[in-house]
Amino acid sequence: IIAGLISCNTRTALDLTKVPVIPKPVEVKPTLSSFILSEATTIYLPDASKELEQIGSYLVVQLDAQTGLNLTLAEAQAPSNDNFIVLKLEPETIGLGAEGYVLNITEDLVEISASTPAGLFYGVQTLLQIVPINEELNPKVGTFEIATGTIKDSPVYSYRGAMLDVARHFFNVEDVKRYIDLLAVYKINYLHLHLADDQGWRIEIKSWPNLATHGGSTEVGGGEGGYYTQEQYKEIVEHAAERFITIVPEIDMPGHTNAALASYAELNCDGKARELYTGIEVGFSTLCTDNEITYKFVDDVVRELAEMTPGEYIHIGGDESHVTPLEDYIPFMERAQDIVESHGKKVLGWDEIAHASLKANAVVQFWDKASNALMGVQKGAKVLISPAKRTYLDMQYDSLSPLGLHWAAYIEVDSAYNWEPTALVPGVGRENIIGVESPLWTETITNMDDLEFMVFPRIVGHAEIGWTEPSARSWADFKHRLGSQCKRFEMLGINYYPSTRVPWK
Ligand code: TNX
Repeated sequence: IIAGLISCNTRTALDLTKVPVIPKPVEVKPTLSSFILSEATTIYLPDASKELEQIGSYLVVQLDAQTGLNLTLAEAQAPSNDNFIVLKLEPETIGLGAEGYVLNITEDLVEISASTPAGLFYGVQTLLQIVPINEELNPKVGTFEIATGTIKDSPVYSYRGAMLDVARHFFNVEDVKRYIDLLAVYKINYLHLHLADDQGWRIEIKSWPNLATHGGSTEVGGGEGGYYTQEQYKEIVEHAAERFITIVPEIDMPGHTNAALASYAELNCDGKARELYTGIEVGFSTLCTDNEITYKFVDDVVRELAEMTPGEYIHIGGDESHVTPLEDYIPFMERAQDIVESHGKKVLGWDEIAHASLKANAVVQFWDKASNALMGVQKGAKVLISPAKRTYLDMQYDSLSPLGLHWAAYIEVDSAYNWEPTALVPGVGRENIIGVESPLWTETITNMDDLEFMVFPRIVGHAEIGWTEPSARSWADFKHRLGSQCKRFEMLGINYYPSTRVPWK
């Protein structure tokens, strides 16, 4: 009783609506008290399973990094009058869709419930944004008060993605894992890997080994390049899956294929292998579309990729095939789609694929031409929204940015945030759109520091566009929540761009 009185007296009336969470949750109801997180707090997993245990240990590790507290994970049912966090699967009663969650914080407990493990994981991310970061507190503390109340939350779009071009410059397994870790913080759930382009082939294909060993041996600027063995690739897929991120592999075709054309002479119409390429021009290469071996190649590559891909999509590129005549491009793209379907996967392709007939469940990735996106919808496809002017993370912030290109636009942080996917293409609305993806092309990006500088903070805005209803979003409000993320960026060691348009705190 005495202990109870003491803790009651020390509680602050904290307002949950004032806590800067990104993406902004659907509903936040404050109850104006606090839960006290300390070494005495236990995390309970009443429905123990491998996935739940992974989420529980993830929470333990992140809370430790953030607060210095080392909490215990218990698989039993929680006792009723104690200080604890509980993660509960409630398949029947939640009603917030496959990725929704409820986070209920009282003076005695923190309860996260969801109908799927993914929902629990998002609830955990929200909780981590509510818990203070110890390094920033002076003096450092051993107990942390967090605001009480209830958050009910679910995303607008089921596809909230990032793309990394590992072809122009190679990023190794550790780099990709770190990128995955950072994306997970903002509830991004797809990472599209651009695995092959003119400058490099980055995935081992056992039936065509030279693709990786020769085609992967350089990169833009002539560096040593690299590739993922199939074992390494599976490691990336697994690491992502533990963070509820699906990897989407892309092999760009029939253009953007110089690395393949350099690796196998028989893929060229003239039977002569091309030289490896380390520049940054686009649109000069093409597979030989009327040669049968080309389709054997595509089939082998897609089969091996599909075998390593638990996710539903294989991306077949299709952009900027400037030296493939349209009358060759169209039948090629139709056969490539057949091949993807024959291996049990759905087709994703850049917006140019809308020139071909499209499979019923194909997805067109709108990056450039609104007319292509609309044509895709008219042919029954769905659209993934990646307009270069808003989402291309390789665009410079302004003319002074030390890295990046600017052919599409300069994209300051407010411009990256201040737009709405359903307002881009008349005739392409919510029902046609699966979500939003932010590509990072790497012609000018060579290492993780540069990657992080281009990605952060713009992708944090994109994450909110993919999750939160447009009626709940505004730059005036977002910029303050974003400004509060700098402590988190610093804790995570992110080399972010400190835009002067954001009120960093
Ligand atoms: C266009 S976006 C490309 C890429 C380049 C990028 C550079 C797209 C589908 N194709 O090949 O890397 O511009 O910003």
